[in-house]
Amino acid sequence: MSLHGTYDNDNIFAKILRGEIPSVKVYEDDVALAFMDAFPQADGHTLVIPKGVTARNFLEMPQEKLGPYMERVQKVAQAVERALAPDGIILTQFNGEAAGQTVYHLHFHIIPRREGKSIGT
Ligand code: D5M
Repeated sequence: MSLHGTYDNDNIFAKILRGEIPSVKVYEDDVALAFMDAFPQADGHTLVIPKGVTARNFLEMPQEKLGPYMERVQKVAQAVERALAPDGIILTQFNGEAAGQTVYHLHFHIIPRREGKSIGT
């Protein structure tokens, strides 16, 4: 998959948005949906995806939709902080296969971190 291409309406997160496959939802409104990562890199690993867009990644996100979406990313990260009281939180996002992207609907990872605990544990 290249950095840019055609949005696939049948990508996993589009199916989650349509309710065709299950997810553990933690936040939802008309702008975004947040749910637990199925292959968590740490306890509480959460994903936030925008609704109503066909952006495969951050670079393709229409500018006018970016602000509202990033507000939700912050809101969910703050809720993760309140709920889990981690020592730190990683916010990350990959663009293109070479960068490690595997699902081609824009998503931010919210990964709580604890002192002395390495990623993946
Ligand atoms: O990461 C895509 C992320 O999506 C990766 O952390 C696994 C996660 N994933 C894959 N399938 C599912 C389902 N069905 N539910 C929840 N989470 C899922 P990327 O940034 O593209 O490398």
